[in-house]
Amino acid sequence: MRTLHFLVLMVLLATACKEKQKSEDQSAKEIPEEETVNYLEESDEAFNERMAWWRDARFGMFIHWGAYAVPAGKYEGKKVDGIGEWIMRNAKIPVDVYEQYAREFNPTAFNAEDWVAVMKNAGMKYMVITSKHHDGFCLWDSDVSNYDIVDFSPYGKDILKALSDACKAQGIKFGLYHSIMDWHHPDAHADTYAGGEPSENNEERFADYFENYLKPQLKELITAYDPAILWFDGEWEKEFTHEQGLELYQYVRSLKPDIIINNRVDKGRQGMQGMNRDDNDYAGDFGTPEQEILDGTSDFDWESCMTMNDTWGYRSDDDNWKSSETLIRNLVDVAAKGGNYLLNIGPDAQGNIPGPSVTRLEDIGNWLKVNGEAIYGTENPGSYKQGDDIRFTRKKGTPYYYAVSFKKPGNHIQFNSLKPEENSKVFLLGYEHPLEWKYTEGKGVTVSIPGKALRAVGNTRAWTFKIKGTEN
Ligand code: FHN
Repeated sequence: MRTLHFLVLMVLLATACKEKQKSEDQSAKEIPEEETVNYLEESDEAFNERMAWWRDARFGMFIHWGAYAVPAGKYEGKKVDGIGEWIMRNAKIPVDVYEQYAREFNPTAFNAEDWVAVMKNAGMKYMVITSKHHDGFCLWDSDVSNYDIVDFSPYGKDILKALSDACKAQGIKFGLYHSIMDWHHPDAHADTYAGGEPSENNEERFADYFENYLKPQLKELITAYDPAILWFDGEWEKEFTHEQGLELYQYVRSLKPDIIINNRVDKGRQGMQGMNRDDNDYAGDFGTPEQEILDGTSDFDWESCMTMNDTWGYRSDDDNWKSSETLIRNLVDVAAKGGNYLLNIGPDAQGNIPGPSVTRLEDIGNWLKVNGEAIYGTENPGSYKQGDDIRFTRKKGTPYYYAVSFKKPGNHIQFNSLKPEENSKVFLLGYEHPLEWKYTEGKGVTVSIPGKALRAVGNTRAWTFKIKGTEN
């Protein structure tokens, strides 16, 4: 009898548990939270909150790294014109031949902690690395492909894991560049890139690649590495549509609602100028001028990405380096116009950051250690420039203005648009004593600079004045 009671009790309990599970399953199905949120219709307040850290950061590192670092600009013993990461396309290298570079890619000198220390020391606040460039080779252990650093290359270790961990440890935001275009995947018509005949049904096949390869890879990346930014590229791929762009934006935000996504997730970008056309509602949180800086300010957030020499991916023969002065000037110009600066490195196949890049990053970092308050957390004041050699920023929500002169000043400097607060002090950053100043209606402020102030600042690349006040 006792046994019978026990059995009846067990059956009742099991039924109740099943019912509970079923009703939980049903309610889980009824409210698929991700699907109900339309991330394309975000309030201004929510958008501003999501973008806040990125806007304050101002300066980040772009990293183009992959199998193209192996040929380093040469194919069959000859130089191939163009940027290093485009060698597969430019030299029309067949997929199976190009794959040999991935087979050789063994960056034993790579050290994630050292790389992140270099960016941190340069004053960079975030990084964006190529999880996959157009050549299709992946820098993490992808589940939907074995064309990746772990399965295909002798190196066999997950580069994104090492970098995302190092970023977390050192307080740098981690971002990923991911190419929509894919010269390796057969359904992204890889065949045509090496000069072959175009295949049939490209749209259908691309849609299949989009659904069953691109999206699963993004899910892997977001789940495993928790990136703060997804930086798409290769969106001009013919088969990729505006509708797919909107879907991709929704999809990525549904996986990580506070992620920041560039405008190359969709089809709105106007070439290298990088900002969106206004003929449609394009997805994306910021514009992406490439190798150029906007002429002025913009209501749409933007980030100018740029190389230090002429290539993104490593080329052993590219020594056309921009000077540290130019790079600092660019950073200040971008910040004054309210943008971000994403400065690229192209490490070599062993995992070394090229020496000239390291030197320039050190120079920028040294400048930022003294002058960084004029860059981080600033906004463009109404008037952001005076001629070619002076730029203005203002610390967000405060009356503190910064005037940065790219030319070494003499014993006076005049800022036409600024009026210091009465009895306030004007400083030259790097010199601890206040400077004398005089305000004249219609002319702005004239600041006196004693020789000892310039000597104290020393051999800098740009001179920053801090002024509490208003604009004329
Ligand atoms: O084709 C790429 C190029 O290789 C590089 O990645 C740059 C970086 O912004 N974007 C593309 C061209 O717009």
